[in-house]
Parts: sequence; C-alpha cells; structure tokens
Amino acid sequence: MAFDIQMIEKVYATLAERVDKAREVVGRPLTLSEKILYAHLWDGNPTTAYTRGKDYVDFAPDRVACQDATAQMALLQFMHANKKTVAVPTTVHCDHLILAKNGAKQDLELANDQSKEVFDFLSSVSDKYGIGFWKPGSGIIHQIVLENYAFPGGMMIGTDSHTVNAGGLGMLAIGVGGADAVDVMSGMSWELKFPKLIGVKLTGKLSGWTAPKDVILKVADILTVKGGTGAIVEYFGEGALSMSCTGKGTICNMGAEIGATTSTFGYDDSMRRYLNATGRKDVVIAADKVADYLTADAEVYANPEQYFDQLIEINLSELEPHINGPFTPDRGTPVSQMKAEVKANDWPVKIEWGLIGSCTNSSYEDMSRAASIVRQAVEHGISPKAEFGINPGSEQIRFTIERDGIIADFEKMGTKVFTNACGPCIGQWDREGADKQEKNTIVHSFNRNFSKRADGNPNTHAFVTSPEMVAALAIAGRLDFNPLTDALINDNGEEVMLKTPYGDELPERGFDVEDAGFQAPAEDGSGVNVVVSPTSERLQLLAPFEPWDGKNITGAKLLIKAFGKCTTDHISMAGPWLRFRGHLDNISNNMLIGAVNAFGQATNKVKNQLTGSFGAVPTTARAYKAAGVPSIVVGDHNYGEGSSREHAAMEPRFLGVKAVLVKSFARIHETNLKKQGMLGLTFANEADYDKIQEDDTFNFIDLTEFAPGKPLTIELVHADGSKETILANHTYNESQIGWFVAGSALNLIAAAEA
Ligand code: MIC
Ligand code: SF4
Repeated sequence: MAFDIQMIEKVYATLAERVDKAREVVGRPLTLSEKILYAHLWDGNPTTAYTRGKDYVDFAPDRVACQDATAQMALLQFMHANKKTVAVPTTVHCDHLILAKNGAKQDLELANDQSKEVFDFLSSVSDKYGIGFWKPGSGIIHQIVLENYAFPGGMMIGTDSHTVNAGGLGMLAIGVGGADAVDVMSGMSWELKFPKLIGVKLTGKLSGWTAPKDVILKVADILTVKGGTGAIVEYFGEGALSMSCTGKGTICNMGAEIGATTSTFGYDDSMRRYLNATGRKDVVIAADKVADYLTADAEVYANPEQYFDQLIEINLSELEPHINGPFTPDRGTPVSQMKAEVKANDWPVKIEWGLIGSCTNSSYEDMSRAASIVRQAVEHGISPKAEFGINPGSEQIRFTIERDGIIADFEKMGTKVFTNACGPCIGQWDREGADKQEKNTIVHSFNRNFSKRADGNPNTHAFVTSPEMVAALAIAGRLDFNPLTDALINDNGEEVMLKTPYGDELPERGFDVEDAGFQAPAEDGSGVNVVVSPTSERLQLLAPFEPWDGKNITGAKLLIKAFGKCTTDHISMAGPWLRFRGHLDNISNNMLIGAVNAFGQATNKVKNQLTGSFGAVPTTARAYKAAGVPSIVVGDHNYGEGSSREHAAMEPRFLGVKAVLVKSFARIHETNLKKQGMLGLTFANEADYDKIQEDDTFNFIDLTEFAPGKPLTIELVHADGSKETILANHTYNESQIGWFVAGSALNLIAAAEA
C-alpha cells in the first residue's frame, strides 16, 4: 500500500514544525491529543484554533473509513457532491449485513445472495470514486483499519462510532455521521468542537484474569455513558506501556460507550511490534524518526493534573475482572461482587450463550487467551454449560488462528464459528427461540448491551466482559461463577480449578492469509456505472431536503416525548432493519419505535393530535406530514447515545419532524441532526421537560433571528388553551445555521459544485 506510506510520510514531514509552533502559541507542554489535533488543523495555524478556545475548529483528517450499514447513505450523499474521486484515502467495509446463524460458510453465502444488490452498489461506487473496498467476509471495519491503515499520530474519521478503536495505534480516530464523511471525501475541512482532555494514568501491570477490557469496563463504571462527552481520553503510565497494541485498541474502542470523542495512547514498543507483525515496517521507520512527537511532552505525564481537565488513576495490579451490565455498558461489577449482585437484582443466573468477537475483542491475542481456557475445559473433561459462538475480527485473524489450531480448540467444545463480521453484536443473529422473549442471560465480549441489541429479545440480560471471562463463564454456565475462587465440576464429578488465561500477543509464526478480501478501485473510475433500481426496496436515490422557508415554525405537534434512555438503537433500530439502510423511505418505518413514550410508558404508541387516536410513531409522523403539520420530538438526557447512524437524524427529517428538543445530546447525533437541516435544541431549563404535555402545540417565536449563542424562544400551547414560554439553547455556529437555512449541509456542497 504505497499510497499509504507516502501519505503517512507527508503527515510526519510537517509534524514537528506544527507541534513546535503550537507549543509556542499555547505556552506550555502539550499532551499527545493536542499534538495530533494541532498537527491536523485545516489552516495549519494554531493561533486561530487556540483563540477559539473550546469552540468549533476545522481539521484535515488523513483518512476515512465507512462500513456497509452507514456507507450506503454516505455514498448516496457523496454522489450528490459532484466529485470525480475522493479527496483523501477512503475504504468501505462490508461487515454489518451478515446474519449469524449456521456458521461462516453458509451464512456468508446467504448474505452475498440476499444483500447482493447492496454489496454491488457499494462495490461499484467504490470503484468509481477511488475507494478501497473490503468484501463481505473480509472482517470488521475497525479490526481491518487497525491491521492496515491506522498509524501513530494520524487523524481519521469513520462512519461508525467505534472508529475510535484505532486509538490503539496512537491515532485520533473519530466516529462521525455520513454527511461529515462526505465533507472530507469531497476535500473539505471537517469541524469538531475542540475537545476537553481526560487523562487516565495506568499504574501497575495486568496479570492473571485481568485484561485490557477491564480497564475500560472500570472507566465506564466511573465515567458513565455520558462522562466522556466532548472529551478525548488519553491513557499513559507504566501500565499502558506493558499492554499490547490490540489491548489498547479494546480500551479505545469502548471509549464510544462513555461518549468520548476518542481515546488514544502514545507511540510505544507494543505499537512497533504490531506494525511489524502486520507488515508495516516502513511505518515504524517513519514513526521512529518523529517518535517524540507521537507521545505527550514528558512534563505532561510527570504532572498530569496540570494538563488534563480531569484525571483518573487506575492501578492495574489491583484491578479485578469486571462484568458490566445488563442493558447498559456502564454498570460495572467486579467479579468478586457478582454473586451478591446476581442475587440482589434477581438476574437470571444461568448463562445461555457466550459470544466472543466484535470490533472490541477479536484480535489474535483475544482469541488465543480465550482458547487457553477452552483447552483446559476440554483437557479436564468439562462439558460447557452454555452455547458458544465466535466471530473472528478479520480473515487474516481467522486464517491465522485456524493455522495455529485455535479454531480447532473452540470447535472441540461445539463452538459455532460465525463469519468475520459484526454478527450478534449488531443484532445480526438468528438466535433460536429469541421470539419467545424469555428472561435469560448471555455474556459477550462486545461493547454494547442495550436492550434487544443482540437478539431482539427485551428480556435478554446481556453482560459485557473480556473474552477469557466469557469463555470461563460460558463453560461454567453461571453468571455468579468466579474463576479466581470457584472450582468447576468435570464430567467425572471431580473439582477442577481453571488456570489463569494465557495467550500470545501476536502469532509466533506471523500472520498469514490467502485472500484478505480487498478490492482496489479502478485506476480511472469515470466509466463505471452506478445503478440504483427505482423499484428497489433496499436502495433509493436521495432527493434533497427542502430549504427553510425563512419563517417561524408554528403549529408544530408533539410527536413523542421520549422517556429515559433513548439511544440510536431506540431511534433507528438495527437488526432486521439494517436491510433498509440505503432506502430512506423504507427505513423511516422504524423511526423511534423503540423509544418509550413518557405518556403511557409504552413503546411505539403515540397520540395523533389531529384524530385523537393512538398509533405507531412512524405512522403518526407520516399522518402529520401528509396534513402539512410540522412535528417535534422531545427527549431526555444523552439523547442519541450510541451509534453514528445518521438515519436517526434523516428519518425524522424525512417524516416532517422539525426540531428535537432534549435535556442533552450525544455528540455524533447532535451533529447529524444539524447536518440534515434539523433543529437540535436543549432545554435551557431542564425542568421544562416536565412542562411538555401530550397534546402540546409548539410555536417558535424568534427563529427568524436564529444566531450563534442566542437561545430560541418557544411557546407551548396546552390542550386547555393555556400557554407557557420556554427557552431552548443550541450550539449552532454561523456555518451550521447555513446548513439549516439550506435544508442540509449537503445542499450547500452540491450548490457550490453545480
Ligand atoms: C453499532 O455498533 O451500533 C454500529 C452498528 O456499528 C453503529 C453504526 C451503525 O449504526 O451502522 C455505530 O456504532 O456507529
Ligand atoms: Fe460491528 Fe459491533 Fe463493532 Fe459496531 S460495535 S462495528 S456492530 S462489531
């Protein structure tokens, strides 16, 4: 990949100069995060960025990555940008659309058949615009990026919230919506609010049953699902140095679960080892020349409290394995307290399934550590009490673990080896019996465990833990099993204590692969024809959204007042709906069907104010739209937490929702709303949430004076005719107001190119 090393050398050529200049402007030593940010300023001028404080700043990312479920919408938008090729190296990865059911071979064949139209579309668009295409079965986007493209000190964006995984190789890698990716692919700058900095100092050393996963499970427990919002988390300390590169990836990956903009680690030997093992010696040579610039200044790590907005210290030598869940990744329980917690909360103690995989934990090291547990069970004649499934992270990993006998070890226990893809992690799992909706427990090594996520059953209690703990718990078949203190009983009735997991960080004999699944784009793609059938139910060309009419929005009806947690899974569910990710009209039929209505506490049941009857959210929204009546969505804290999927913003836009008014937003979702020409607003006074009633009508009073930093005034008209006025804050800057006025950010790009 010659293109890459040239690009990387170009970044490194200006790194020292840019960082030195930034240090002068800032007037103090710099953290690693600041170095990478300042080295990627769009105008190269640290003074502008510095004087703007924590406001929006324009950056120039080095790469873009998209996965199939978000790439469809991103590329449909990119097609409107009227460009010949992408302006920065970009890849598309087919990993989300493969259902796990019978095992890799059959499942992949079926996906290739059922989603042929979508894969063909992605492949031909990639071909046309100079985008690298990773075929179905090649692996999970973030694992492939780590193996091939990530590099220390780089900046990339990706249309998936777990793009942050590449922080394991010392990058600033950030998850965005498709419209943001379109900007960068079109050669424009990309804006981000200059982040806050959270430092995590890792002392001690991991040992025994404790894994890198436990670091982030602990951090999630401390910071909660919104504690990282607007911040970059920078890890350092002796504990960081002693950890593998893919282990660092796991920690950065789940930074998405605390809402962090991204997470990163300084360049070290573990990264050198990983780059060498994945065939990138040239990157090591280039990085070594600028190594001082690929980590924070020494003063920063010596006195971190002076340089980070918040500091957390974790002693790895004392850290216990954690099991987080159910239903939220920030509910952490150390293994020693699990017995008591299981009892106190009446969680189903029997484990039905253990799943190892996802972009979080599917590295060679993960697989080999988990296999060391599985092997012991086989050797001691212990039959596993739960079912087992694994999804290798990439074809390179699968091929290598097969060669090294690891797959065979798993298979001896009856493990199902699914495709190198997301699978159950995104609800692409045909789990037998899930439709019965029984209360049950599963354990997995993924990152998210929101209700219904893996199998669609709201009563499945999913717990997140490390791959080796998944193996131990699934073998024991009990959620309250503690491998550090409890024995297992083998088939002869004898007691067996599991020895601590052991695994190679990297394959001793090197990685191997026959066909990694990569397809390079055409040299000249101008002749490539992209076909979208007008009768397709999976793909639909986009029609531009209408510009703002310049008037106050009046007479808007409340569509739904969402109660409690409302993640992007609640707003635009994945699983079976993934098939409509390229068809805005069809996917809009899932809009907010998972959100709990504050009135009546039911899901997908809201009042149609025009008829007085109750119906599904999308149906009601369509009824308002058909009647020419605008609508409003109201929500709670951290609205839009989770995924980067912009469908969660495009669907309401498409169905006539004008504004989303909440207590607070998750970062990516707020930007997605802005990009699509929606109003994303927050209650100036949180308690005003309680003023919203089921039959409310909303009138905007001063939208005609929409300006940065100026709250908007909204009049609520209640059913009895009484009125109340509330204030709504927003974070729109001048150019983002431009997106609202134009109807969407894309409308502006298209107009500029036309
Ligand atoms: C996820 O983990 O929820 C996903 C599926 O990877 C999403 C992207 C999507 O919705 O397609 C993400 O994390 O951004
Ligand atoms: Fe795929 Fe799950 Fe990773 Fe999302 S979190 S990219 S669904 S493996």
